[in-house]
Amino acid sequence: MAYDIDMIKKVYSQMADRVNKARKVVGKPLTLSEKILYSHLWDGDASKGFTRGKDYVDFAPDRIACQDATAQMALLQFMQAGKKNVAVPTTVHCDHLIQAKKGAAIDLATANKSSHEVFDFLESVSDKYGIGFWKPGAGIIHQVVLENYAFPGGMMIGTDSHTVNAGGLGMVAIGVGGADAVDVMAGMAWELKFPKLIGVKLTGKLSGWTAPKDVILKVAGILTVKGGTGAIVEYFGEGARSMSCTGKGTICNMGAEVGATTSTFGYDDSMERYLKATDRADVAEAANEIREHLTGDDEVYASPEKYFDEVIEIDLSELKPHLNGPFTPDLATPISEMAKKAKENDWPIKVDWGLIGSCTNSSYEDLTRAASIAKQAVDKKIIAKSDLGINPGSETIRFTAERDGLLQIFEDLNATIFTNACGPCIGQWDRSDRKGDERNTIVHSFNRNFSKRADGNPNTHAFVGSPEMVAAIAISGRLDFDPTRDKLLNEDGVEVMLDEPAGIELPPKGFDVKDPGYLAPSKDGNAIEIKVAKDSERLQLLEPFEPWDGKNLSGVKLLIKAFGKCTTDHISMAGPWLRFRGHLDNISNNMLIGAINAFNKKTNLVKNQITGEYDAVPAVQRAYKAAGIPTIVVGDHNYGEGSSREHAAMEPRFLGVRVVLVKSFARIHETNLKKQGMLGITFANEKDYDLILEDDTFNFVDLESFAPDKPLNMEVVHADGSKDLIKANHTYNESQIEWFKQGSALNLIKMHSVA
Ligand code: MIC
Ligand code: SF4
Repeated sequence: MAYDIDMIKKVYSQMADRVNKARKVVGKPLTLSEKILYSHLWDGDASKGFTRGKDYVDFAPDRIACQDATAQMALLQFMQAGKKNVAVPTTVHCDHLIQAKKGAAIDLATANKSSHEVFDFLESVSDKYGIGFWKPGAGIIHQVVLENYAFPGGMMIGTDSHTVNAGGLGMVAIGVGGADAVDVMAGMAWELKFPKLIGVKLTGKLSGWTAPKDVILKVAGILTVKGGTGAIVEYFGEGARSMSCTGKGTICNMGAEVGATTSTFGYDDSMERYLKATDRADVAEAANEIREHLTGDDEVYASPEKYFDEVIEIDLSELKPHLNGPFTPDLATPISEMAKKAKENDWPIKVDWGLIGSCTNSSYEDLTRAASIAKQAVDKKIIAKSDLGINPGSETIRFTAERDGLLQIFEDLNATIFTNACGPCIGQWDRSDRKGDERNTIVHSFNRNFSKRADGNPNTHAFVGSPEMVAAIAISGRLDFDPTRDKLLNEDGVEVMLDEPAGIELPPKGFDVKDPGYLAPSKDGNAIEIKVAKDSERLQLLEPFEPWDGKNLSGVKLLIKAFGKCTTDHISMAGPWLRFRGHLDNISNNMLIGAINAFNKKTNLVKNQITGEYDAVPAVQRAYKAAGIPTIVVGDHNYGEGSSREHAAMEPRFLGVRVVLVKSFARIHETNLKKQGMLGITFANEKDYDLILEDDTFNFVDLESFAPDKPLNMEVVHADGSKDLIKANHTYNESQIEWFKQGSALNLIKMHSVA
């Protein structure tokens, strides 16, 4: 039986009525995304149609998921909100804080020791406030959610950008910062700008070496890392129906890499099969009763160009396997062209590691497809040339894969089976084969491949591919290996080829598990006391941020003008810093240390305008803070791309940065800045970015009359006394301006809780 089945039944009992009313007010057939959005309005039934990309709308999500690295800050904030219990079903998943080194058994025991303070904190807060808790080793948040909580037609938010994975089971599931989750946990509405809609029509059928991963690698190549910003990507067509539910999850998961708000698929037989296989026949039955409302209207899919803002068509029968990278997930190269492109770009050809796993590709089907390649290598006497590491997605998948002999196949190829956790995907990888910053190549089935992400080395060239392609390339040890064409030399000196992969969608003997790793919360957790040691270096209770004094900000010094890509990994690095995610002061020591200073092209070296000397970014910012000088960060396009981590907004806020002025923002980061009481604004004229010099001081002219849809003007004073007047746009609405005024959104919730 499914968790929270009563909640799901309630959603379904209202769905038909709400969808029909929405269709009436919108006045035309509806996409699936619209059906889910309009049936989750905070105000209940739809009374008017919304303008996509413009109207801010209040929603009522059905559930929330948090992972350990973001839950700490989310729950520290929730503890301040003055509530007894979370208002909607919520879960916490321990998956980010487990390092991959020797293999699951040793690594998990090490993590349980080294991070016990954080795990204990999360467990007791969950217990107190009625939150379901998934222990370390239970699995990666998004696989566990897909297996247990996701349901067609539902709406979920999660404090992780890959929450969108649940679109594989027909949800609208959206990644948010912790402060957004706190709103919903506290029983309030969740606000989102009504998204635009991109339709992706899938025709044909996948075959041979081409996998669901290649669909999203291709889409990423088309849309680029910001092409999906502000939009929901809805997939449909015979090709969509022919794919497994977990394959759909893979596609939705990596929608985060094109900046999409989320991605989704209509309810179909593959989802029904998956629900039944994961012990949720009750959800499948309930969904079957309202099947027509859990997918887009026929008219929409028949003439998509009339109903979507943009339509992309992909013929799966023609689609070729891809590898994307290095350093960005949208640099798509068909395998057949890799040899040429790698040579042209001087990418290291030798592959050191193949890594299979992460929330995007760690399903049972993924493991079977990769194992079908690994088994051939063993049978055909080929020794794998690269190291191979596997992170199963959940304990249920691991247990079942072990029972069915899949793990043994990988082990026969000398692979290391790491914990059911994020591991190398988030830099939780003690890579023993290379130290320092040597140039090298790895291939993985993860979703992100930003510089330094997996192992901290800026010269590790990471390429993203399907699990079976990763297995094949790891076996060959070469980036330019094309398994559809190239032969390999085996131990007997005979040339052999790898046959096409073969996968099994769902385990024929069913899933099985001994201990899934779940702890239900106490019925009444009121008496539970949460202890945070004063001298803890991992956890720190939060102090409210100061409200705005209502005056124009002036004398604002430039802290850094960031050059080029500045993702949340550059603003608040993960890996070794994950250990400080519950301690704002300590984690602030990583603020912007990965951003490239536009003036010297170096990382973590900026000019302190007080002394004229160069120092690390956090050190310089702490000096400004001590001197009571406000500062500004300037950036390029898609600033804050990647993670949902609100630390990237809280650290600057905590250290006294007041403004972030960029060419454009990634959605979650922009909201995170607003929530924490920062001023996140964009150049009205992009070229003004070039006017900003190293010794600049900014004076706002009209912040005192800060209002929706009204640009802000500022004077930029250069070192030689000359001035430029520049204009900035913003997207703050009335209530968001209130967050800025009060110092943060949380300050506002607290005011209401006390009242
Ligand atoms: C990621 O993949 O970057 C993470 C780590 O899962 C983040 C969340 C975090 O920073 O904790 C995400 O994607 O939101
Ligand atoms: Fe974990 Fe990687 Fe997925 Fe983020 S992308 S949730 S780090 S597995």
